[in-house]
Amino acid sequence: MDNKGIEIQRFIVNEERKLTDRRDRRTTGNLTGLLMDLTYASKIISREVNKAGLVDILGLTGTENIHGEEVKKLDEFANDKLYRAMEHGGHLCVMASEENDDIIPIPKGYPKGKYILLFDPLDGSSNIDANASIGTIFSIHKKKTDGEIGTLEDCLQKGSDQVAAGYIIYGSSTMLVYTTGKGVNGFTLDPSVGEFILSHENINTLSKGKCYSANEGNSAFWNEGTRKYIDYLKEKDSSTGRPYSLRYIGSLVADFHRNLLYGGIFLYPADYRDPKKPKAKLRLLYEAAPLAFIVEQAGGMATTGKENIMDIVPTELHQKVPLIIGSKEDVLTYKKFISENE
Ligand code: AHM
Ligand code: MG
Repeated sequence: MDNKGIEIQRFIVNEERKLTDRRDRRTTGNLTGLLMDLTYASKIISREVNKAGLVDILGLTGTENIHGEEVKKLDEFANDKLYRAMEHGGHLCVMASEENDDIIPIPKGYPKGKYILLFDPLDGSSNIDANASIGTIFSIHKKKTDGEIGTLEDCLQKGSDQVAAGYIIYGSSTMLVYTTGKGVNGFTLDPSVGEFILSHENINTLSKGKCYSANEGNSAFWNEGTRKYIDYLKEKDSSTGRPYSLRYIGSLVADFHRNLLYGGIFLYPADYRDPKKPKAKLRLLYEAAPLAFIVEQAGGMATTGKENIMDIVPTELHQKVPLIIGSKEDVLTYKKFISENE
């Protein structure tokens, strides 16, 4: 069947039918409704992001989130929109957001479903005022505990247990990219009809890229393996495509999306300012694991340097991990530098 140009709803329903036909029950049923609710919320967020410069919605709220960062109004708007769009659908038993300290229960009186939604409502928010691309990231798991109410334990599942993951990038156009474990597909929002249209079918990332993305201003605080790897990328050797170009927006979804389409490696390694307490920045559940699922489905790889991101069993909701993600050969070379410089 030629899918080119079909809208997301038809695509999701077709995919569900294929799964049912194959009697693969892993992601059938409510997942379609859940994804549709998500696309609705993302259209509303996209509308607000696009008019952010026109209305008085930009600026700080003056409060801090649990990571000690200033919360912007648009973050709160996106967080609230997602929650409101998802709470009543009957598909979810619990949610968790980067912007909330604790798990978010489904209110009493609403039907409960078997899925768990974890999300970063507006990633890269420090870029909002500069009109750079920002994004929403989501991860979906299936309930594993008994009973109707979702618990913290249901949220703390490893990446390889995800049933779906995706992101919405609010850039020169708005795009939704997602996987249910059967490849990665991208949809571009056509504002004239208000629908996401299949524009990037079955995305495969290059096995080796030509660019790296990292906040190199932090390099003094990286481990030796990471520093040596970046030095290696900057050396001249045309037989291995070096030197690589540096491309860093500082907005994870935007950096990840570019590398997914063009090939490349994104690195946010641990910071060893305090050698006894290395600190990571990116969150396992809302950022690293969903993007790892997508990149693996596109043929790439995601690691902390030592562990595959998809294998990490979370111990807390807001756990942070080093994230090195992108083209497979590049990530493997990085891992080699880490193991040789321990
Ligand atoms: P956020 O979730 O508060 O927006 O922070 C995450 C962002 C990522 O989008 C980006 O990759 C990273 O922080 C950039 O960090 P830095 O400014 O240290 O380079
Ligand atoms: Mg974030």
